Amino acid sequence: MVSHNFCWLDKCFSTYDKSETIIIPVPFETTSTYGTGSIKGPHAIIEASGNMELYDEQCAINPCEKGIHTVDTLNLSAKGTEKVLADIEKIVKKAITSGKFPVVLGGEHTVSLGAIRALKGSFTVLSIDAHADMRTEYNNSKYNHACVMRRAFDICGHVVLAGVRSMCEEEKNFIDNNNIPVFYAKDIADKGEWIKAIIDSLKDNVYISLDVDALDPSFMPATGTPEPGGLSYSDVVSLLSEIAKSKNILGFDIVELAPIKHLHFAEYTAAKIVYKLLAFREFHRNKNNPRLNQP
Ligand SMILES: [Mn+2]
Repeated sequence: MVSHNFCWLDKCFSTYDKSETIIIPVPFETTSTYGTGSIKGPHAIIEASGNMELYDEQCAINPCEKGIHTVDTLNLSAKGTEKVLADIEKIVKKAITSGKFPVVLGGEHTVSLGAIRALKGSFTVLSIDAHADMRTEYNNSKYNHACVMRRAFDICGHVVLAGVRSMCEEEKNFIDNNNIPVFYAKDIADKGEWIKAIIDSLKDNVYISLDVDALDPSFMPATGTPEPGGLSYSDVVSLLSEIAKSKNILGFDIVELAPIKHLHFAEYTAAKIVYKLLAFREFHRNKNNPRLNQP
């Protein structure tokens, strides 16, 4: 289905062995409860990514020079959720073992669990999302997208939620009883020290899961369960920059993009966020960069 690779790179910048970043497209969607279409998300992001400038003017580098390999889109036909998550886990594990940076393109939010299961040691899952996604189960499924961070909590025991503006009472009680740090969208909108507060809540190793509905619908209308009152593109990019500066990011996913025909700025925004993260990781790793303190 995917005819290009991420950023539409030539072979010299996109072989598996030479690439630092591994893009994993997972067009998986089975439990959507409102709008649908995230099955088309990975393809749309990859198509949009070919239209970006590959020079990052903020960091003054070309992140693609470190290599970005896009694995073949997973064949999801007739596979159950468990099998799909196992496939993702295997690909992410291989990438990490080879010292590479895995980026999963969803698909519905459930796909994050495949990547999170591949991680070892002590780490935080940072969920940037309008929703808490902390239900025990939903629609008779513990793998419903509305439960993904509850499952992540089961796996690693340390989840931080940012951009939240929608939850049920069960979720609120679970969050309170387990001291889960929540940074509400309202607190972010009120500005102040919200980025520092989030950074301080994270362990040194962090996996970042970005549900595009964390963004305000005015920036990101193309998603199944939009919520007003969300983050701006600049909020998200500034947060990612600071995390890249001070933490070790184990992996990243961007999920729940459900493209809307003729509204291609949405998938472009998603592609740009991915590429910005790659730029920040590279920039902050290079201690000799004279502009180290700028982004
Ligand atoms: Mn969400």
